[in-house]
Amino acid sequence: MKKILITGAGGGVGQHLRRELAGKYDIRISDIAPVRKNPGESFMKADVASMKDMLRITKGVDAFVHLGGYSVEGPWEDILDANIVGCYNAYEAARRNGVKRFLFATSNHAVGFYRRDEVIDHKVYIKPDSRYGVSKVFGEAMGSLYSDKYGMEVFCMRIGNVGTEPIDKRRLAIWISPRDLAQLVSIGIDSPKVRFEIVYGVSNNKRSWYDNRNAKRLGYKPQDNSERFAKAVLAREQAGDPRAEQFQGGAFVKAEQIENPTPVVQRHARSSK
Ligand code: 15L
Repeated sequence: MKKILITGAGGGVGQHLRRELAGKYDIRISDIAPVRKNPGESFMKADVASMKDMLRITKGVDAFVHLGGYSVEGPWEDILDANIVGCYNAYEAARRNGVKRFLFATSNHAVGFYRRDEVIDHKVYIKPDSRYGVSKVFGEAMGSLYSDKYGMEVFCMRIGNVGTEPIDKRRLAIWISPRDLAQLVSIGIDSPKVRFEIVYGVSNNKRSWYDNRNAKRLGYKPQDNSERFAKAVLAREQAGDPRAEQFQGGAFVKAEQIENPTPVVQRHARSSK
């Protein structure tokens, strides 16, 4: 059984993923604050901003699923600490400890300034919609460098929004169910074809604005489609900001506050900060 490390394991995405992957891998979880373990998991507390911590937790793992970091728009100092320094530490610690496979949770916000009437693939030029989006682009660039320079196999998932159901109109396009996310992550861990890849972490949504052929090439066959929730979601949708409505990134294109611009409260890695 492969040993995998999941950082940011206590966050919303981490919790869904760990439940879905239980029994499939030997899972080491990590977060900045203590996390309740599922059966079979081991826990190591670590701050992504500390190289010492990252060197300690990346020892002896086959694959590293890096979810840890600041997960929404925020002040530059926090983004710098968690997502720039933290992301560098994650890749570099993995390299020094010989971790072959690195899965990076990037985000739709790396390309959030594309318009909603555009279909984009994994090769489009980056268009981050926030400092947070810029930090995700940094993580993708680190992956490209570590793949080309050191032969690390890197799988960057531009995740939409993970949940048991889509929560608003924008999320009808970018929603990913927990089981589809788990399938994508398993491909990232196990596919022999992975070199440096960018894929979209979305279900098979009818309203998707992504051409996800790179994920399909690697074997991704999403089982869920947000359309079955569309009627209910649209019935409760309120008129949004006209500028935000134009762009794929939604409220992130104009967010200048530190709160999560998503309407639901989600717990994220480093949320204990
Ligand atoms: C993200 O990247 C965030 O981590 C998550 O909290 C959501 O806001 C999501 O994007 C989204 O766009 O819905």
